[in-house]
Amino acid sequence: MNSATDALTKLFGATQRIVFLTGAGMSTESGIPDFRSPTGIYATLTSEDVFDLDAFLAQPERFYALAMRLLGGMRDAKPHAGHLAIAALAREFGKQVTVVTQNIDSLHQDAGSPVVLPVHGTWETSHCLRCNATAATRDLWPSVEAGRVPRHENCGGVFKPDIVFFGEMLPAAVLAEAGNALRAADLLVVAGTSLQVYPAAALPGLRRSACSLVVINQTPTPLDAQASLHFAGPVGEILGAAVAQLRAG
Ligand code: CNA
Repeated sequence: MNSATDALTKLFGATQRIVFLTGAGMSTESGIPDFRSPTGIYATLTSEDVFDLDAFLAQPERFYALAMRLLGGMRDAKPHAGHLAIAALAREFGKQVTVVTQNIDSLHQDAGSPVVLPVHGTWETSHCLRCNATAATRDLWPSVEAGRVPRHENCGGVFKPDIVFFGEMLPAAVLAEAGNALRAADLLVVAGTSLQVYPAAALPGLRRSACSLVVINQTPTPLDAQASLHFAGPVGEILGAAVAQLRAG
């Protein structure tokens, strides 16, 4: 085990209120591409504007043809060692863990983390833009796979997944809870996010000066210089190794 992993294990052992701020890089080891890596969605499949609210309202068929094909990969994705390690810190080691995630894939919830705040919403449910009816996004899949925009059977309105698009407000209550957790934290671990998307990227600024900061991200982030520990490697392996070491005592 290297000394940085030892130091992370010690931090996990020594702190009680731990916040993880995670992004799309948290899920690449589960097979879901991120946005901004060289193999990410923007480089390979589409551009940023497909997740823009006005673009969706004008051309929902474009979103469903491109982006939903990709998000469909989330249906079968499973949590990896990193998601499980975060859940274990709460469930096995009794830490007060809050996961603030920009991800819409529910892998933290699937791994068993008890407190997950999805600041960018979830892809699990969708809403009709005309009558506000809710649907499980899975149930809309046959339409999408048949090349149709999913519509409500009664009113004909277009369904939109409950993910926060560029141009939409973040859910205020979830964001407030995330802020409270950040202000109380002893340790903040920022993992798998380029920190390019606001207001989520501003959340680390709410931490106390006494809060330790760890960054785990394969490419540089604006917070690297402030971190007491910085890993430029795969988050699943790093968190999995640190928690395994904590378990081994
Ligand atoms: P991003 O801008 O694509 O950044 C991801 C970061 O993760 C990059 O800096 C990568 O270098 C890094 N990275 C990739 N794989 C790993 C790894 N295995 N270990 C460590 N670091 C890694 O994504 P952000 O989350 O910062 O951007 C916010 C957007 C992306 C949010 O609105 C998300 O909803 C959206 N998104 C979510 C998912 C998902 O739910 N899984 C997938 C794609 C995009």
